[in-house]
Amino acid sequence: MSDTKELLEQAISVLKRNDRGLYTIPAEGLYPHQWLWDSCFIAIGLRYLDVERAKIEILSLLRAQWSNGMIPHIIFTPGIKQYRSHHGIWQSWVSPFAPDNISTSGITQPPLIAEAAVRIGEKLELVERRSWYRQVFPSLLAYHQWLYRERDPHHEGLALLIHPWETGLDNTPPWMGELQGHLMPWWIRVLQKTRLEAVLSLTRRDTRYVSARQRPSNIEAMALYDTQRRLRRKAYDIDRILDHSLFAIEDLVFNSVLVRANEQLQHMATTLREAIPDDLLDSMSRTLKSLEELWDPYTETYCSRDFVTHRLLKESSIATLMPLYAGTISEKHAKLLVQSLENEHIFGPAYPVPSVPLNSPWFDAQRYWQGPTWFNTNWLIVDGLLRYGFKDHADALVESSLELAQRTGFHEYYNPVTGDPLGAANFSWTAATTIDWLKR
Ligand code: 9WN
Repeated sequence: MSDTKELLEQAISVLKRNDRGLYTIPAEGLYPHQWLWDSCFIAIGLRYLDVERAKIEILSLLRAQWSNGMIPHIIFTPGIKQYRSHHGIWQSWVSPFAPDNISTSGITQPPLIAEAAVRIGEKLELVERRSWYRQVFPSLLAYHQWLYRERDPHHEGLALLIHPWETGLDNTPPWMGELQGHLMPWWIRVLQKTRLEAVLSLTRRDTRYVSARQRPSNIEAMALYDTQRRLRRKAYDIDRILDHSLFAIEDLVFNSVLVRANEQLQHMATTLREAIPDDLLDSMSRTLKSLEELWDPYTETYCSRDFVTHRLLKESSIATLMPLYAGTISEKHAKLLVQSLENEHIFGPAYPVPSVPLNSPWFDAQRYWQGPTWFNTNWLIVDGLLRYGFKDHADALVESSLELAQRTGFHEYYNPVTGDPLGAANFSWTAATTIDWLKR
């Protein structure tokens, strides 16, 4: 692939290949359903190609909204081989709030939908934009209200998450550290101690598509599924879950995305001359202040926080950079974050930005969210850098990302040191963010 025109065409063909009519799957084989934040990134790319199709991508997410307002992180595609097992693992019907005619997961993912809706709106004339916002605003309002009602029970301004999958960064170190500390069931510990965990690989489906070396370890995968089963047993009822579990985290990526999503929701309301209810406005403004409580002055990084103990989770990860995207932190903190991006021993290897800094004991250049570079997090960081006036840094990050795609195509993630491709091939959000960068 020699020039940008060709790169753009290749990216478009990845989205076409993964298009299932009403939505786009992340990748064939490994990810055959619709995922929440994937569809948001996809819609942000699609809006340049076919704005009506971009709208459909978002409306497809809303068709699965639960009656309590939650938007689930996976909406299952019926009729395919993997449908039965996924549908059986989640059993969304155990919750009275789940929709009747569609099968979904029982948790959410970073709330990027308001952002995607507004980005689509940017491509429309005012009259059409207003009618687009009118179409989605009530559902998004209900979603944000659900987020604060169910996930901010102490009115702290920060949403709590109950499963690592909700962060979108599944096996990220701060969450894996907590899982190992609190929630690892005895039988997984026994397998770990006796080094018999290899038997677990027999139960895994993901490693049929991608090398086990690049996926979460067997122990991590089992812990993720075990945590999911606990949620299902409580019918995804937040009161029952919080009554029994010490595992709830105010996640930094999720809350940084929430800050921005609130801003976009407010923008939609203003365009529509609609009022946002006072209690939601109060919660939204609390979030702005509370994000600053996640700053750790000793390490000069932002961290996620344990909901129960309020302890900051100090295992470092790419999450620390996400408040740039939130756009509400001080110039001083933004500069410190940018310094860590410039440092080749932290977040600045040849192909940034690694999902875990190079100086962390967790860093593994090939393992999923424990080192590799991902395009979606780069997209959020580029956006944040531009907001704080670091245009050269943003341009350099776009350039190194595009070089990765140019060299080997649109993969799920890449080795940040060598640039080698990892994970699934023909990955939709890698293509969609490329389109956004090329078309701007
Ligand atoms: C579980 C689809 C999703 C992404 C997540 C990524 C991965 C799923 C998985 O794939 O998670 O939700 O099977 O591991 O971590 O960010 O949305 O691309």
